[in-house]
Order: sequence, then structure tokens, then C-alpha cells
Amino acid sequence: MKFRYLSSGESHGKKLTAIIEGVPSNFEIDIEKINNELARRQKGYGRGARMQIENDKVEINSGIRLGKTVGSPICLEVINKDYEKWQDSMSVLPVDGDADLKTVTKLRPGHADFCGVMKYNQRDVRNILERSSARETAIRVAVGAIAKQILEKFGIKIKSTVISIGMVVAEDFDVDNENDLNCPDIIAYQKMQEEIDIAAQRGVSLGGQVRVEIENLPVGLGSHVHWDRKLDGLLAQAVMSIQAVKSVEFGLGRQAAFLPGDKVHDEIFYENGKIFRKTNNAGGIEGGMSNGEPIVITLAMKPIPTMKTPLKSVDLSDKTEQMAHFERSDTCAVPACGVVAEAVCAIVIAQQFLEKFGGDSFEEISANYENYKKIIAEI
Ligand code: EPS
Repeated sequence: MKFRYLSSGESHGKKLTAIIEGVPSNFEIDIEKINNELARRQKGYGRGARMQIENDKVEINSGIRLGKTVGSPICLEVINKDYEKWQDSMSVLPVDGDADLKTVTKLRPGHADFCGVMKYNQRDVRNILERSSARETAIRVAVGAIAKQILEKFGIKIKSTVISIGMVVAEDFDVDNENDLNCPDIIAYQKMQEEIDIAAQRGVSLGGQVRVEIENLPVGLGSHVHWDRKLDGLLAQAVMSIQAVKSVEFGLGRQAAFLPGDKVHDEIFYENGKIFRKTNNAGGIEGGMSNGEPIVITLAMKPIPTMKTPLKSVDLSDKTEQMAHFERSDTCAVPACGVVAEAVCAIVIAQQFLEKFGGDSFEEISANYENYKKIIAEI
């Protein structure tokens, strides 16, 4: 059974919900680990006022009993605390004519507003922005936290680091720095904070780049045989689906286009019964399959389109020139984007792992995985 999920929920509606199907039985699930991931997503220098309101916690309604999965669908919920103040505007039932519906008509350049109102025949942009908001990523992080825990059982780990914000680029990656920008370079971290402060004063937003690393994968997840089974294609789709992400690269990424082949491909060595590489320019994927090296993904996030200093736009109600709508926003949400990227990658890797070593219980999958390791050791 394929590990898959659907989510629902608006940014200021009652709650976000997801149902995950295809989680095999007997996996221990630690709810605190899910909550930790949700808390990580809320943090980061440059986050806005909404994150002061929310204190995201997961509620599990089904699929887990006495701390372990039982093989049935897992229903997850994250409450929107802010809903209290939006009950009229987000009411499921029609409300009195004088209620404040918080109608939005000034389109934000760069957001889903324009395309959404056209496609869904709407006059109120709120009917689009409520779902297109990055608030939806909270539930994806909860689903990803379950995927992460499945993968952890097999030693697979996923982490992200922020490698640039605006024009500031990290140059030192060795230091294991813990800071609120999740940036490994302490000097760059300080400059990034300054850039964010300047952008906040100007009322504009800043994008940046995140590196995601997935470690301890077996060789052979994904496949070379069909376009929709290639692991890099699947991961790229998942990462590109995160709000504001504009590019995804694996290993050397676009740099590979500027170099000759002998500077790009990772030579193959054999020692002590093991085939290995000394470089990882491929970023852990060759021919649409994991090659056993860490998968290294670099994504670029554009600046958030909702800005205190808005851009020129049009009011949908009378087609006059107006400044774009502003409610509130983050100056920078790049570290949060990293946490979301970890989650969506975990979901794809868990899907591929469970497809390859499929079974209905943890024990069955473990046995299949051990057997595969034996088979490839004999090649
Ligand atoms: C976000 C929730 C949103 C924004 C932000 C991210 O909440 P609100 O709209 O109530 O401020 O803070 O999303 C955007 C700026 C956007 O344009 O989508 C979150 O939970 O991450």
C-alpha cells in the first residue's frame, strides 16, 4: 500500500487536517517528535506576528494505539489558535450582512491571488489566499514528522541548513552552529540578521537558499525505467510544491552545466569489499536512483509576496490602480522553508522506501530490507 496523504484546512479556519494512508503497523511514533518539528517550523529570525499567536501541536485521532501504528489511516490535526478572531470571516455557515468578512480585493503580485480568483470565479481573494497561504505547510510538517520517524528506524536522517539569505551567502559549513537562522556560518549569520532587519525597516521581504541532506540511504530507491519513478524527479516535485520555492538542484546542480565531464562525475573506487566515491557531485542520485551517497538538494525560495511596503496592483472590485493588500507577513521565512523541505523529502523517501521494501508491518519491512542488503552485498 502506497504511503499517501491528503490535507485540508485554511490559514484562519478552525484547523489543518491530514489523513495518511499506507503506514505499516508496529512503528513507534513519538508525538513529542512531531511537536518538535512543528515548533522548528514556527521559529526563525524574521518570522512575523502570526507565529506569536500559534503554538502548533498535533492531535492524533486515529491509526496509533498505545504508541504504535496499527496499519489503519492516521488522522492528524493542528488547531489554528487564530481562528477565534476569524469566526465570522471563516464561518462555514452564512453570517449576518453586517459581519466583518475581511474581504480582500487588492491582488498581491507574486501570490496565488490573481490566478486563483480567475480560475475559481471568485470576487473575494480571501477564498484563494486562505488555502494558498504557507500556513498549510504546518500539516505537511506533521505528516513529514511521521515519515521521518519511519525512516529513522532504518538509520535514514534528514537535515536542512540555510546557506543564503538575500545577498548574504554562508561560506563556512563545518561548524555545527545552532542559531535561529539555522545557518552553519556564524559570520554570515550575523550579516543575515542585519539584512533581515534592514528589509523589515523597508517593509519588504527576503528569500534565500536552503540545503537539504538525506543520509544513510540504501542504493536503489527510485528507478531509471520510467519518468515518474525517478527519485530526483519525485523529490524535485515535492520541493517545488512548497510555497515560494523557485528552483531545486541536486549536488553540483546548475554548476554542472559549466564544467567538463571529468570535473563533474564522481569516480568509482573499490576497497575492503565496498564500492565507494570520494566525491558527491551527483548529490546522491544517478539515473534516477539513490547511489548510497547522501542526497544533497539546494532549493531557492523567493521573497514572500505579502509586504508591508506593497507593490502596485489592481483592485479587483473596480479595476482601479491600488497598492497590493497587506495583512501581516514574515520578513523572512527561509529557515521555516528548510523544515518544510525536510518534511516533504521525508515523505517522498518514505514512499519509495516502503514501495521497495513493502510489507504490512515494521518486522516484514525490516526483513525485506535486510534481505536486500544481503543480495546487493553478493553482487
Ligand atoms: C504562515 C502563516 C501566515 C503567514 C505566512 C506563513 O499567517 P497569516 O496570514 O495569518 O499572517 O504568517 O504566510 C504568508 C505570508 C503567505 O503569504 O502565505 C505560516 O504558518 O507559516
